[in-house]
Amino acid sequence: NLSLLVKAHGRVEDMPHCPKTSPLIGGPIHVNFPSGLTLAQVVRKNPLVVRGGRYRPPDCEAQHRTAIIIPHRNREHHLKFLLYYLHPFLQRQQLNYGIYVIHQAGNYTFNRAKLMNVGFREAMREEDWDCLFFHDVDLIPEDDRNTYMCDTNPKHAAIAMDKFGYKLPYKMYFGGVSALSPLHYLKMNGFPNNYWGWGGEDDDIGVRVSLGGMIISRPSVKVGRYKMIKHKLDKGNDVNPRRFNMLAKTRQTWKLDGMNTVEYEVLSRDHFPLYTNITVHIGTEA
Ligand code: UDH
Ligand code: NGS
Repeated sequence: NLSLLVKAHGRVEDMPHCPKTSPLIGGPIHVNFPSGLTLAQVVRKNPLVVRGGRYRPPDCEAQHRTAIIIPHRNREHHLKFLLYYLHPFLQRQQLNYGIYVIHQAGNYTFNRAKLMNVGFREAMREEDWDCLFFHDVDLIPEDDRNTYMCDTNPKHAAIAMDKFGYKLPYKMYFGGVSALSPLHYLKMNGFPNNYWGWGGEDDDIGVRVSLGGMIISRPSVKVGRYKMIKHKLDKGNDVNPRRFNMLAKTRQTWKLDGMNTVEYEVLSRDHFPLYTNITVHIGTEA
């Protein structure tokens, strides 16, 4: 345990709090996808990241504890690039952070929102995170000033994606990357568990924010920029034809379905060098 280690070296008392704004933050990041990049290289570039993809600033006490939750299946090639950019990005922000990859086991239809409910519960079991970033694996932040900390309201961070011409595609869009504190999460009963396949779950989550009595906060379009790694719709994630009917009923269903009803079975928990991998069986559409 790192904090004990730090204590053993008698440093904990002397460590000042990190400044409000990190001096290491730059501005825009130039994102490209180097061919031949390996995870071993990413490990070597991040010597201060410890088992499970955890980090604390070495010379100041972080003011924020952020968990990154990544819903995942069969996207190892995207994950490698995300880790390559995300680790240094989070370190420049002087965060105490951990990266969790929530891996859906089996070949049943994918369920992004349910995986995020699993991620919330499993991450909070490990540490008292004050902010959770729910993060698609294929989105790379392009500006350091997009700070991975929570606001007083749930934050939609991926406001300006390259594929939408660096602007919001529609006003209520809540997809890609969003950030909630545990309190926000509780207030909206987490995310829906029953959106199987592609589409609509992010809109449902956006509606839950307002049903929970909150509003959506956003960074500026200059800062909330992301590059998406191009890909086609995955096998096992077909467009969900029920999504519009379900969305029409969120007001009736949000209290009956969410973090209060999520059921799953963790098959393994691995503390890899760059991330904690949680492989989970989440069942299949009723
Ligand atoms: N994801 C996986 N594996 C899958 C499916 C989804 O890891 O098999 C995760 C991943 O984190 C991804 C996220 O879920 O970033 C969202 O899924 P997506 O990338 O398929 O959705 P997105 O809307 O792209 O980003 C869809 C491309 C074409 C959709 C066209 C429908 N009209
Ligand atoms: C909306 C979807 C969202 C999706 C967004 C962007 O139409 O889930 O498009 O999609 N809502 C419904 O289908 C109800 S994208 O252009 O990334 O493929 O996130």
